[in-house]
Amino acid sequence: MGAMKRAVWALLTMIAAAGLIVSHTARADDGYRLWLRYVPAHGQWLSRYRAGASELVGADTGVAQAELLRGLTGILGQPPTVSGDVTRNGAIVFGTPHSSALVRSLALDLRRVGSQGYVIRSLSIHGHRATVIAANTDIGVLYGAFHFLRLLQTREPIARLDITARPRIRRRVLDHWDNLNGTVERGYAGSSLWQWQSLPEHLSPRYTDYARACASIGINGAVLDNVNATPYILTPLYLRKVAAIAGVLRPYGIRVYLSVPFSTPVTLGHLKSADPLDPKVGAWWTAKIAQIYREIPDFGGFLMKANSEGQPGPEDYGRTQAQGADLLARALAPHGGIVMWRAFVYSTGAHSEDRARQAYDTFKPLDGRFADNVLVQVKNGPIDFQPREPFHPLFGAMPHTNLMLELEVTKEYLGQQTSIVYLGPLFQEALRADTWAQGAGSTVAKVIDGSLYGERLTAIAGVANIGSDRNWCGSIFNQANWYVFGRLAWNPDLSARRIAEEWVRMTFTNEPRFVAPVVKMMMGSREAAVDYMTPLGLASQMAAGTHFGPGPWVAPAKGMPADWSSTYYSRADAGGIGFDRTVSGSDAIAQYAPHLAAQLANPATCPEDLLLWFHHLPWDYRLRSGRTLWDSLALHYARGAAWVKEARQTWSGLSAYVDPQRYRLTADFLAIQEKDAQWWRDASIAYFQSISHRPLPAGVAPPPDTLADYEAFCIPYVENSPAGGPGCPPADVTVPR
Ligand code: BDP
Repeated sequence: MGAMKRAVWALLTMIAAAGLIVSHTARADDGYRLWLRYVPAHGQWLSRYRAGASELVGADTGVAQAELLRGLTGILGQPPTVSGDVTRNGAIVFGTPHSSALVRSLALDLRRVGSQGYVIRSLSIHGHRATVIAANTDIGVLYGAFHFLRLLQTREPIARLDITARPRIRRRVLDHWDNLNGTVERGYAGSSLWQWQSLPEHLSPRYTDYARACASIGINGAVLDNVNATPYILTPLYLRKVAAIAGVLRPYGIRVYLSVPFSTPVTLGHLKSADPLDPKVGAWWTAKIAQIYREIPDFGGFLMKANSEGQPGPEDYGRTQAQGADLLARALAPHGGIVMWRAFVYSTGAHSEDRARQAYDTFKPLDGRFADNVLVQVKNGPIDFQPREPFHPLFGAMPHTNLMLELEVTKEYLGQQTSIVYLGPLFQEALRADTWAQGAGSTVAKVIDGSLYGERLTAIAGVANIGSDRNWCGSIFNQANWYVFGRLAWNPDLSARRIAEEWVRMTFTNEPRFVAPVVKMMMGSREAAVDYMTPLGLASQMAAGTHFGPGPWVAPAKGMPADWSSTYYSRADAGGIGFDRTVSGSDAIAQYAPHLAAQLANPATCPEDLLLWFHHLPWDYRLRSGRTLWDSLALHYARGAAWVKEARQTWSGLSAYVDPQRYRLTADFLAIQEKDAQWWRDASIAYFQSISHRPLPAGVAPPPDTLADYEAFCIPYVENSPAGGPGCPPADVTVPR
């Protein structure tokens, strides 16, 4: 090729590349479509997919056909033909043996996929190449359709498919902490998704898109209202609204559940008591539940927060948590309903017992006392959704009880709306934690999927991060946390990294120069947040109430439980830092299986990322690196803050691959996160240095302000905060200059 030709060629290549980038970025994207964007494929992929998906053959008894049509039309840039039989290469055949004679004639072995799984197989039908998506139920077909579309979206080959899939956990539920007045407890994405006032007459199209998104990742349950519940949800007025939502979610395989207060027979039923052993109370629930099932025949059941943070419960009547659960379980059983009974129980009165011990001490003695249709719902850690906690000691400790896992998808303690913190690594850590209950390999995942103790009723819940914001989750990257929750709920063995990659490809682009750095950024983000907020096993150092921003100095306030303060957890004093949970302290370690307890009890064998959770250690204690505890602590804070700076830089180099709208939002939020991380770093170092009286290690710059400045720093009305914000005086006093 001559020089002239080469130059022209280079120019043409540049123009083509620019065209590609422009076509990626030109259209603003508000994030509404989540990971279901179905944008057109290009080049060789397009011709490959067109050849592999040109004809849709199936009976439209569910919503799979609509989704396949939508997806294929978007990805192929033109709709596939829809026909009654395979007439050409590249047909996609979908259905159940019941809904489709063609699927029936293929005699696929569907025994292994149960009622929710599916097979996807490349076959030859009437001499034509075809892909078959088959299941025993319409929902199985829908899950298979979403799987197939995911392969296309992530540019996987589709010519030789042989996939058999079924979920490992039967109930995969989102818990919405939504109030009937439209606010959302710990919600950072606008107001409630449920427009209660206009229901049941008006069904927002968002309900359908919510259902599509949930079904695409296998979520099959939604608790519509806050665990801090109100009895009004059980009035006929609201039950009709609930039924209307259930009607929209049903074709997508999503059942509706409700959170209800234990005292409802008193507040709504005007009974004198809600005592679980009072026959009138039982009769009231029986009648109410019958009424619910008349409105919603496939109603899932109740989620209950009882005797926790001031909520009423069976203990008000001297009854156990199991007796309380049994009351509801008996009334729900004839209808096929279940109870998800939360173990998040701790006393808020004056008490001396370590908060981390309380749920175990309450529930462990009740093992075997819960009915078959009850699951005890246990948070991943023993305190409360901290950036890092050890797994909850109840996992593995209740072999005769159905246990389910509760994760928090909303980032209550992890920077809330704006910070990029991908929770895949946190969820994965929780699921893979080894309880040692039956020897090595007794992971939390095996406890909750029923394989360790053979339970048949299995479940997992995630506290939703979804609201009325156009992009659903308050930020684009928060969408990844909804996504990863669903994918891990379906299969707890999937890797957080692989899921991040899928999500990035579907949400943004398959361009490797974008995918690789963004996945890396996501995978590092949770550890970075741990570093700048609560390193080495510290916990609950956030500002009181709002849980946003640093508040390590927050000491027990009058009239408040001690464990709602930060100093209760850090226990920092001249002698050192950390919570002694060994036998010389609260002995919470004894709640773990003996092999593990022995490992945790010795600071030399305790995982260092949980060191201060279990031990109170001198500031000069040497870590495995040879550094002192104080130096390491300071270095962690600095490392976390530095990570955010780098992440911001990474993102700033990627604008060519993202539409301007989502690029800008993320860039702005990273700028906020950089400030927040620095604030965490500076305030924490300033506070702990005022106690340790040690110099900062080389490379860690001193905080620019004084501790008093950090303590006084005030952000009034942090997002969704009930009153004031970190450091702010209550709104009804004179605001200081
Ligand atoms: C805590 C939240 C609080 C919830 C509580 C719960 O701060 O708003 O009500 O958990 O799970 O994380 O019930």
